[in-house]
Amino acid sequence: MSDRRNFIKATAAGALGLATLPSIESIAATTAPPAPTKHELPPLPYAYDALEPHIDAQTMQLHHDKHHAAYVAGLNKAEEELAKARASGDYALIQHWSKQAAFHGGGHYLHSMFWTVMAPAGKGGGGEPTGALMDLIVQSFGSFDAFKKQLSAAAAAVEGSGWGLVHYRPSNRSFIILQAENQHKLTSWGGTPVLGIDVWEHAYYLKYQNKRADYIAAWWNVVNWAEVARRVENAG
Ligand code: MN3
Repeated sequence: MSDRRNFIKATAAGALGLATLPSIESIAATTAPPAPTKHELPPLPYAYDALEPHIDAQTMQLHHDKHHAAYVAGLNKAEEELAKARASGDYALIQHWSKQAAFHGGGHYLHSMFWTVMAPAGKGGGGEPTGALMDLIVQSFGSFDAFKKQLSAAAAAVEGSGWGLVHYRPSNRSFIILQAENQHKLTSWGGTPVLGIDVWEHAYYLKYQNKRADYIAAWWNVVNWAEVARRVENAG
């Protein structure tokens, strides 16, 4: 063991009032996480046409199989290029690949959530939340109706392509509604998105054309509140 490691071990043991600590080698051997793998496109949790008539099958197929798949590929590519940069020490394109990682990583994360926070209308989708989730919504926004109006307004007013997002903040057990431009801009840290509506044109244009508000109104019929509640629980 190096002098430096002995020093760290002795200092940590002293600070904790412990006579001995497990060696760094034994901690590494027992707690090292598995190496990261490539990101993969998660399967849709229902059929392409399951959200009809609110969201059409063709949109779902293109959105999942083409758009989301492209974000997964883009994120893997960005991470490969960042690994190459680390290996070579050449960071000339660090700004480009960092932006790519944020854009595609945001897309992959948000779409992975988006599919699961929807369910067929009347079969897990739509209606109103119950229990602790409803209580938290009322505490954060005053009423479910006020929450619904604010999320609809935020989504409708996203400049260009983006999302209306509900973040849960474990620090004070509250929700905040935010917009995201593209997949990642205008967000804030310290919260976890637990519900989001994609308002990129590809999410609704085939069926709703320029009528984003009509798509947003229809989307409420397929919100999977049980999944939102599960995400809030895991975030806390
Ligand atoms: Mn999308």
